[in-house]
Amino acid sequence: MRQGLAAAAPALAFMTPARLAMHSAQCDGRILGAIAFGAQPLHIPSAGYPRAWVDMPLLESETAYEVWTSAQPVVREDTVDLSSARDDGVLFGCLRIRLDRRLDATSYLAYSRLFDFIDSRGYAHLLRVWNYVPDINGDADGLERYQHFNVGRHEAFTAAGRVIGTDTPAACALGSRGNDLAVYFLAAKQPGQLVENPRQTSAFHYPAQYGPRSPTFARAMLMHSAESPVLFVSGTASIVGHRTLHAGDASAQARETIANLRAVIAQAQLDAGGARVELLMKAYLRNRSDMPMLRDALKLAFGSAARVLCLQADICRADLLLEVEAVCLSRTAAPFAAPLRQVTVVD
Ligand code: 3EB
Repeated sequence: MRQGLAAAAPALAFMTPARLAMHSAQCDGRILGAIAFGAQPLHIPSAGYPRAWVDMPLLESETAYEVWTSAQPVVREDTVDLSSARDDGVLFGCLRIRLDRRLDATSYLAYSRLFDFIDSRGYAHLLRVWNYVPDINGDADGLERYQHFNVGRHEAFTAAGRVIGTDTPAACALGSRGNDLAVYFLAAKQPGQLVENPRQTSAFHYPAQYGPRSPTFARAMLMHSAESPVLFVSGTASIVGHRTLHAGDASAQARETIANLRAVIAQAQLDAGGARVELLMKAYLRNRSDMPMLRDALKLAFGSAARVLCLQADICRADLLLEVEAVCLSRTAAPFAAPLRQVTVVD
């Protein structure tokens, strides 16, 4: 793909409710979507953009919004179960599906709906998906609920003609409260570039001990854009090869997670310590008491370039105590000029 043809990347910011009110006035008609995090349902007045609420406690404030904004006016489209907005290059969408059937059937339904929608609108390339799954570590028929989720997701990818390992987006999957499966996503007209982590087995190649169907996500996805590229880094945890390391030791898991974040960012040829890179992170902690430790470790590793939103959530493996995701914005196109190296991962 030629850079000159790429669409402008969407902008991301974390905001308080007061700031979102100002932002929506300033950016009227350009907001792609706003996702509220917090333990209280919000009474957001009907706004001109897609909104979702994830029932997940924040660790430092009551409510925060993750807000995606386009540089151009967006086109809105809402259906019964999917709310969306799109510009020339990207489509943001959110789905909330009631869990009134098994989780594998529910995730199959959600992803089939998602793929139908983006295919028919011409934004067939899924770049990033956020998955919030109630009781993610719970057991159902002898299988962890996360594994049920993976079965439905994998089957929906295949049914929609997606090639696992090629058409695999950056993602995260965390435990939420409440009864609904919440999924939101960014899809694009142009494909992104899949990035794997040389320290980790590709998740879509995890062995069967982690479930009958592998998780369908890439470690990161690079979106080329008109001004500067954006790297979507998937939820990243203390996993080396395919194994969890440092069970029971949150500080050691934080160090390993940071090593993984650095490795995947380096793989995309982005210098995370460089002044030209901005990082917006969400840090998920099983135990709130680990928050100061993780915040300090991220600050030490990534400095003032990083903005971190801390949330309390169950992580998708029972032995993981924390997980960190990131969006890396580069202010120049230069660091990405060289082609990415091919990676082969052996465990
Ligand atoms: C892992 O690396 C930890 O199922 O979509 C991270 C990112 C994890 C995405 C997903 C799961 C997912 O396997 C968990």
